[in-house]
Amino acid sequence: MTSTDTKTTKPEAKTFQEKIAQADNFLPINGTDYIEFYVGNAKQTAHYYQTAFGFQPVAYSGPETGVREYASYVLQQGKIRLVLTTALHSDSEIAEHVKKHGDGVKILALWVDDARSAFEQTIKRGAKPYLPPEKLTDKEGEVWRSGIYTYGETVHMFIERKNYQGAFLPGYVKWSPAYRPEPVGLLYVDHCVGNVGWNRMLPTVKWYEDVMGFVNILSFDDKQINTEYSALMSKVMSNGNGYAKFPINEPAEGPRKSQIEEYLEFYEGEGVQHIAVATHDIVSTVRALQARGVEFLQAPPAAYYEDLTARVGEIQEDIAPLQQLGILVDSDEEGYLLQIFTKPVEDRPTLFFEIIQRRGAQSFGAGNFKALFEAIEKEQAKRGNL
Ligand code: TYF
Ligand code: FE
Repeated sequence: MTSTDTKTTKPEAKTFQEKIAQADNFLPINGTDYIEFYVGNAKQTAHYYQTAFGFQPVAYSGPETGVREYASYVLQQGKIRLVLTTALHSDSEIAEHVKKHGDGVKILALWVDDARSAFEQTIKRGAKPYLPPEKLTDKEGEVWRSGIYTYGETVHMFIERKNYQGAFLPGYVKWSPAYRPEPVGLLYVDHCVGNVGWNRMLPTVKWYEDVMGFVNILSFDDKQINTEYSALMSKVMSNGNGYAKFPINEPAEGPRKSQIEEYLEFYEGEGVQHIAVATHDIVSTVRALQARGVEFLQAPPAAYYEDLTARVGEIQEDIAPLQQLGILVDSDEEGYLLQIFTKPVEDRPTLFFEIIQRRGAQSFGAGNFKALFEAIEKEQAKRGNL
């Protein structure tokens, strides 16, 4: 914890469970419902996430279903649901979003017990509305949804499913193409990270505390995260059951341009930096992703793996395949975790994915920051953005 913390958890709260137990539970969240991307070409983006990441087709909405403004493809793997949406005309909020930000995450949707109360409570606590509560129905049942803005133009949608039996939401039809590359073992969304602008960390942390009832469970300042070039601060916000975890990054002054500044410049504002997805077998998941053309950051130097056991203790995995794939390992009081990061998944250096396997540890890999940020900076240098 650092001196810049606002209302952090009480000092006696040591473990993840003790920290999140101090959250305010006026807004029960059962997990991530879906993540919606606004993209230039949803048909091709859907093909990429099917082919490269092994997501399975679920639902579709577009001209064939009577929608004139946009087309949306819904994909799923484990509990992770992606919605890929594109505009059909230039005169569209979706097209404007893509023009400004490039392809990116518009909506982090949360599965809640009560979407009307979630909206009412968060608006009362200062949220900016995106969508007032509305009821969606079809012959498969009923869903309530509402939405508020978080950082930048990003939105938290609240989704309340009343025994809904349809493919996704009313308005979508089941989508079952024959093309179905195998899943790669992705299970659920572990966390979604947002990048915010200079001096925007504290207000954003306070927003998650005051508006959402979240708690700040971890903090890293620029002294801890400072490689040769990159500097940033990071604070992890969690809800009361740990099913919604949103770390926030802010750039910090350093000798050269922070990776967070590079993001803010190319996204033209604040937004989602990475989505961490969990697996039970990171070696097989990463092998499959690599074989399908997903590009990962360069592995750290050999010394990283030579020092691994001394740093994190004995682990169940063989070190050779971890080194071959460039998988990083870190530990905390509760166990260890394995993680690896893709390169950005679009031409602008903005959104990337993290693949994570937790073996007890509930932290975020602080022991890997140096190795990770040096690998990110190598990519930054190739792009000429240092
Ligand atoms: O989510 C996290 O905190 C880790 C580490 O720019 C991290 O995945 C932090 C900042 C960053 C990239 C990764
Ligand atoms: Fe992460």
